[in-house]
Amino acid sequence: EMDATTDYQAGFVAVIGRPNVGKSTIMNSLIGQKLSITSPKPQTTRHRIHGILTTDRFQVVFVDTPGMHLGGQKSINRYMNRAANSAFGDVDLVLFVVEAGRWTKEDQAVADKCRNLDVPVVILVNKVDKFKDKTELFPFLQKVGDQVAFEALIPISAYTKSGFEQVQAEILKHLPQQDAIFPEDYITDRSTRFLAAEIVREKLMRALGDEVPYGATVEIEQFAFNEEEGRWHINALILVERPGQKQIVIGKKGEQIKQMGIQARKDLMHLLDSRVHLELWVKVKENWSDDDRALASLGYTE
Ligand code: GDP
Ligand code: K
Ligand code: MG
Repeated sequence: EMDATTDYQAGFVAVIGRPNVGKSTIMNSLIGQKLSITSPKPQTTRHRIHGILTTDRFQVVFVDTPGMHLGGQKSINRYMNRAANSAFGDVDLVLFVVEAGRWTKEDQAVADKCRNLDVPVVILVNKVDKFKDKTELFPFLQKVGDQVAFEALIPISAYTKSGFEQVQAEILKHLPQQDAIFPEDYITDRSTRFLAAEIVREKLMRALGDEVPYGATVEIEQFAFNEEEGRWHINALILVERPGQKQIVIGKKGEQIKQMGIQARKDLMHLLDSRVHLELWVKVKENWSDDDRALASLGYTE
């Protein structure tokens, strides 16, 4: 029950913007834990995911989203845009992320959405670490500021965390006074099994060129703690759309998939705080990304 006299603050903050501006990196950095996977490729984030930061004074529920993108007519593109759009409703604040020095049609489309919102918008101009001379950025900041009515426009770097104090202060200005929404030990709305699949998919997105990632997804087939061995047994199935993609994922003499396994296992041990036995398999499932039923069975459900 809500307590009107509480000093505690809690609420939802959506992180929106076009693909690749750094939304997931920013959320991870703000909560101090890696929950949402990141890579230099657009469409790395495919699902809406909550990252929850709880202190003794406030609880912020960040809503990370796939970037809103134009084009792409497959079921999976529609799914991602729905997930991106769903973040606009019922939040207390929107963090609109753009990339320092780069304004595209897709940024414009997000700005147009922001203009029709009742929710306050804070613009984060990310990746300012790329500019040695910050004065070079002034015309860009001016231009971005002209697009949307905003509460604050903050140049930041998710890498160096410059600007982060101001971001937190700005969030607290807009967080309602109410009790915590989630128990204090919750860090996300997603299951550990979901996070495990995402970790494997991150390694795929990072390791491979453009020819595979958008046609690949990961399904966890086994996820069980083996008491005798004192370690987790995880079997992950990498699904690709064409036989040629399967070979690329596996790589010469299996070297590619072996390296992905080593990296994924490291992150999984960190996530589960335990030893992990990981097996990766690759299978062809034609057209999964444009098949609503296949998508739903692979966890692409809202
Ligand atoms: P998203 O698609 O908006 O979620 O973007 P990601 O968080 O996946 O990041 C996209 C790429 O930008 C990744 O390669 C990140 O490492 C990189 N990136 C994110 N934040 C920064 C930053 O502050 N500075 C620089 N130079 N790169 C960043
Ligand atoms: K990305
Ligand atoms: Mg992302």
